[in-house]
This record gives sequence, C-alpha cells and structure tokens, in this order.
Amino acid sequence: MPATLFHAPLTCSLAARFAAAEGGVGLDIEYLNLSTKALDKGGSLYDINPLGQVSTLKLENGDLLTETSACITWIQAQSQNDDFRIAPDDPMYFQMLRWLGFCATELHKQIFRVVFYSEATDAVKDRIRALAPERFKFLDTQLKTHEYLLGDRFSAADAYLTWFFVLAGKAQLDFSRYDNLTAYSKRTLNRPMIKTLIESDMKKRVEQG
Ligand SMILES: N[C@@H](CCC(=O)N[C@@H](CS)C(=O)NCC(=O)O)C(=O)O
Repeated sequence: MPATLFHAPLTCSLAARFAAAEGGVGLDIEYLNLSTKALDKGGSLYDINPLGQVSTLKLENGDLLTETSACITWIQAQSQNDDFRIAPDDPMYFQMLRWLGFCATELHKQIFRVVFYSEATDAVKDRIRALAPERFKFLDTQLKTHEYLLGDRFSAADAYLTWFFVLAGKAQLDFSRYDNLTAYSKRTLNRPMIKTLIESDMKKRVEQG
C-alpha cells in the first residue's frame, strides 16, 4: 500500500504532489478541507497531525512525516527515475536541501504566511511583500545559467518552487521584471503533469466552496 498524502487543494501539499508526479511515485491522496480540517473520508486532520497542517504523509509503516520539505525529500527518495532521484552522497543532494529550505523559509513561511493571514494589516502585508524582490533576484540569478534550480533537470526542489508560482498572483507578488524567473515559472507551470494537477485542484477548491 502506498503512503497517504493528506492533501488540501492548492496548498503546499500540492508541491508534494508535483514531486510525486514528476518522480513517478504513487501516493494515496486523502483530500481535506483546510479551513475545517475535515477529511473527505471522515475524521479530522487533527487526528493525524496535531498541528492541523499539510503537508502530512502517513508512510507505509505507519510513521508520520510532516514538513513539506521533508515530505518532498522522502518522495524523491522513493523515485525509480534516475533523472529525478538524487542520492544522499551526491553533492547535488545538499543543493536540493538548500533550495527546499529556501522555499520553505524564505518564500512559503516568510511571505505567504503573512500575506494570506487575514488578521495582518495591509501595512504589515506590504512590508512583507517588500522582502520579495531581493529573493526573486536571488532566484533569477540562479536561473540565469540553469534551466531548473539544480541544472538542466526538474528536481524535487523545483516542485516546491513551482507551487509558489501557483499562489504568487493571489498573494499580489509581481515577479514579471525578473526574466529568468518568469521564463522558469512558465516552463514549470506548463509541465503537463503539473498543469493537470493544478487544474484538478482548482476544480476541487471550487467544490469545497
Ligand atoms: N511547517 C509546515 C507548515 C506548512 C503550512 O504552513 N501549511 C499550510 C498550508 S500551505 C497549512 O497547513 N495551514 C493551516 C494551518 O496552519 O492551520 C511545513 O513546512 O510543511
């Protein structure tokens, strides 16, 4: 039986789904509504993860794995695709961890956490949005010589960064003046499996109301 990913449409667990799709890793998907924490099959996300957060994975042996970057790292380790999986003794493994950490802390939690927080004032949100250009420039420079974050192949790190672009518009983050980053976002968002997953989540989100 494959591992189960508890998935709320369009949230960061979508990044884990991008990694699974690109790496050819089968997962059972258990949908939930993040606002209510209700699982579609009954019960609550809190029963699985006391923090009520995604990404949450229940592994085959019953172990719980949380933290999107750890879930994505685990997923890529299961991949049989040599172009996708990176072995822990490969120097690129640490580059992968570096960019997963960057996505988790510099983009996801630092920026999205605040701009999507309904209680935050507009001034606070703008202050946080002002952190974005420096980070976009950093990414843009990396992507000047690389088609993907680690080179010429899509990796697990790209799965997390691609998800950032799914919500960047909603977060009113404009990266259009960063040419390499803009080209990268188009390249990754248009990958067929990623496009299909986004479209499916958009429909599911509408159904959830
Ligand atoms: N530390 C967790 C946090 C993930 C996170 O913030 N997930 C959001 C969705 S993108 C969430 O579950 N929010 C609901 C909540 O915090 O109650 C991780 O890195 O995966």
